[in-house]
Amino acid sequence: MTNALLEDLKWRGLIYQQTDEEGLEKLLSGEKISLYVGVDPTADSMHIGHIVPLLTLRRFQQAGHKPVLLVGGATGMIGDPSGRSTERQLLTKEQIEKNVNGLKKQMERIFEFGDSENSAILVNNYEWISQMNVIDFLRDYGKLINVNYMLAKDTIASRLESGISFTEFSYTLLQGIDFNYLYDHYNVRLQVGGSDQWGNITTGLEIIRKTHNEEAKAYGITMPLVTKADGTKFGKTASGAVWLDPEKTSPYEFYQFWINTADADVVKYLKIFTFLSKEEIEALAVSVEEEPHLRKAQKVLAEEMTKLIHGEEALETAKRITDALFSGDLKSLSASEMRDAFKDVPTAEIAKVDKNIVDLLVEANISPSKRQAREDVANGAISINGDKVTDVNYIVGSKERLDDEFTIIRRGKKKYHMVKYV
Ligand code: 485
Repeated sequence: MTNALLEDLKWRGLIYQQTDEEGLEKLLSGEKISLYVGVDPTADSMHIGHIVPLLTLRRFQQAGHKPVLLVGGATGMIGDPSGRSTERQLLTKEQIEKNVNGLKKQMERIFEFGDSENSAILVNNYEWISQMNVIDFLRDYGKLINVNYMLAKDTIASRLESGISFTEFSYTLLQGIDFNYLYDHYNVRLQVGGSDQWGNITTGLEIIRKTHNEEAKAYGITMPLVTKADGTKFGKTASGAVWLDPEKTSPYEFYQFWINTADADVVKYLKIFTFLSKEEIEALAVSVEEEPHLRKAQKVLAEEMTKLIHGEEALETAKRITDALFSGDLKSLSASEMRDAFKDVPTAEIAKVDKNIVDLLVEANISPSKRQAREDVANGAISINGDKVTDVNYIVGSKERLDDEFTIIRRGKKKYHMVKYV
């Protein structure tokens, strides 16, 4: 038996482990199901690693299934040890509440929450876990799971040496209780997560099995960790993680992250992250082989991702900044777009006073000496906020201070610098 959706997921390289491949194929071919993925509110934003399981849920939704998105208001208070070598710091309840709201907003952007049969729904496990008392927890669930069984899980076994608190040790039970709860209340039959979630997903299956009769059956799938051909860690830039929150990673930086994907990775990422069809991706793969200099696949990837996470308008801005930097024509950019565009260029802090261009170039370490600075200006190698300056007596003053805070100076064709006034 084959199922088009599962075939597509396999082709995209999205399936790492499955609890029962045949059973799931049969289930999905026969009916539309509800399925879930959970995210803990450990930060007020998700990063691009989180979206692989979420986008997979959207693929299920496109095939008619119903996504249930869980925010871990309760589990976030405990801390998942999976994939971590050290104990987590507990977050305050206020912090968690703030983070829950951040995550919810981002999930709402990625999914549609209408009133169709298969519209996505959002749940928070605080709702049921906070209602359970410790006696019920130990009697109803603790009794079902053997400690030996828990100790055998990778995520716990790998921590025995360095130590794991009872709090984190218990985490897998809470996630298992969630799966069982969603099975009973939302008819959720499948849990999806990254490969580090295998142990937690299987705890859930164990609880479902033990609290129901023979016919009860649920499933789990994990997705592989996204890797890079050069062996470095995926999803990091010089300034850290790539966040979905535009305040943390601007749409321009986000767009640049995807545009800079290596040829060796781009086809894989198109499969994992975009909703382009197999035919469209195969055509782009040919382009990577035959005309790599055009970077067509990278452009499509960056456009699809930026549009998905930040919307059409933010994508247009990101592209405008990219074009302006490429052509050197900065005049079309607003002060805030300039700030965004030049976030990572060498920056010098200088007193907020009017200053001769030659002095400024030396003070800001843009030209190595006064003599060189004069030559640079006279040769037309210097431009300020996109305007060429050729007069060595030019005074850089308040009208060059964008937002009264900074000036962008270009030396030569491509070397940009930021002068910040203090
Ligand atoms: O019932 C559940 C309660 C909590 C969770 C899942 C189901 C969250 C889960 N334990 C977890 O920690 N997930 C990570 C997170 O929240 O940051 C990441 C996983 C990653 C992927 C992503 O969530 O590390 O593999 O599943 C969505």
